[in-house]
Amino acid sequence: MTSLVFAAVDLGASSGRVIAGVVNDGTTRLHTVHRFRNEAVVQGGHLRWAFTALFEEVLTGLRQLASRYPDVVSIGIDTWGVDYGLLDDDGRLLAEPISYRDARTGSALTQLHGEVGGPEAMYAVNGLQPLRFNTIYQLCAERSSPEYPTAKRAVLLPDLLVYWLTGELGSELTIASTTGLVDPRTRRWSPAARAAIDLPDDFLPPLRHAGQVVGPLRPEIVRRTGLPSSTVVTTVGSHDTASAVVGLPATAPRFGFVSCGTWSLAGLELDEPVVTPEALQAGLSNESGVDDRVLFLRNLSGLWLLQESQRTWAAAGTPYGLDALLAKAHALPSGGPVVDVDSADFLAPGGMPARIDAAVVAAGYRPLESPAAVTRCILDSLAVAYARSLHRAASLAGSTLDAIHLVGGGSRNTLLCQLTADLAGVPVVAGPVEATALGNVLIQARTHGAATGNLEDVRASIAGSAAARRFQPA
Ligand code: ADP
Ligand code: LRH
Repeated sequence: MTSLVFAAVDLGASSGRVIAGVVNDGTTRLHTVHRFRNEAVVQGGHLRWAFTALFEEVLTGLRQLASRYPDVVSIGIDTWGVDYGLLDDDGRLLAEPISYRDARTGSALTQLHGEVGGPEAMYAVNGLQPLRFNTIYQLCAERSSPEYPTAKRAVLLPDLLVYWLTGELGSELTIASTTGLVDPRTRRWSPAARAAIDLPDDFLPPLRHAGQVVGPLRPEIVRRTGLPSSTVVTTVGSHDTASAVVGLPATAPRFGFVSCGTWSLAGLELDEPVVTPEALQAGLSNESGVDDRVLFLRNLSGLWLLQESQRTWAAAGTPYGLDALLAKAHALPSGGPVVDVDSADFLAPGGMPARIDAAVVAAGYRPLESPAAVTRCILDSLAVAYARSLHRAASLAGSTLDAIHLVGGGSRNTLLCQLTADLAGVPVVAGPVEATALGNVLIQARTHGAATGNLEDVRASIAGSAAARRFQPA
């Protein structure tokens, strides 16, 4: 059988990549053709993504891909959740999208909860962990922005890239489910959530599902990338977490997952949402996965804590490489201080080690003495949070855990994997690092006839070939 080539565009909060997925007789191989840094920057008084520049990087990657693979069947796009761009009547982007880490939503959550009758009422509508940067709170704050009066649509970031590539507007369900504006039971835009923020009817484009052919590339994109005019864009789990869950090499029926990059998303895949007061209490979201699965997960501050600490040390003139830091952290004794990785105190960029130290001291421990101690504290705290969240999610879903699949850049961190296995008392299967791109490619492959079956079949096709390491609990 001949190989089919699919392009996965995967934008994470710390880096983006364009990856070729070569599918041949049921085997999928990934080749990264372009990787670029990503970081939110202050511009016009807000922390924004340089999204127009990121799109240029995507085009650069597609150009490189086209030069290596003459026939690219399709492109799939996924990005981080919740953020959006505002378009005017002519479809022009009004400003670079504001990052979820911007301070503008400071009071929007409390204000909106006050208006709708509390967090319980909001959760009953959208089943989402009330994080102040959920799109619904961002749009609430947006109402007083200078762009809002001329804005006609809010387009989620992967959908914006699809729009720029094809000219077609829509909202893929998995990314839409991070907004707080989707009802997890009906999997449609929630009229109640829209009414809560007085959102005009057509402000959010119509929903579409993963596995739909959106259409061909605009002629200008064909010209600029050198891709064949037959290449189409296909919707995938355009929320990176949803694609990562597709790309788990899972064979056990009751598995938990941790999608571990800048954020850590720890949870389970279910058939039906769990929208109960206990789930709200546990901080668990019901996001949409591919094929109408429910991702019952907790959104935890992930390796952002370490990335930002490294950035702070480097800015102070003492950079520490990741390998050296992790080796020193590994050598420290267990049982050290842990902090609440979910604290809103860690959301904004800047001065992270001092903020972690302050949290440690506030919790009654001695101050952290070295970058290695800060690193160890971050990893211990993350592992505690993973173990707790996964067991809580399993108990609320009436299930148990046979294995935990830890994927994303964090799956390279052996200390974190072992600590998670030890604290959860469940084996951890680590990898693939690029589970998100793999899930992205697999849904394209299935849409174009190069793979078949449900998600279990799709995962079985990668379980044998994916590079995964197993960590047994101590
Ligand atoms: P995102 O998609 O959110 O940008 P990634 O999935 O690329 O994030 O994960 C980035 C994180 O992976 C880094 O912050 C880093 O802590 C971790 N990581 C990357 N490479 C390694 C490595 N060789 N060893 C340990 N951790 C790593
Ligand atoms: C992880 C992620 C996560 C959250 C966050 C904003 O990259 O998509 O699921 O939504 O970004």
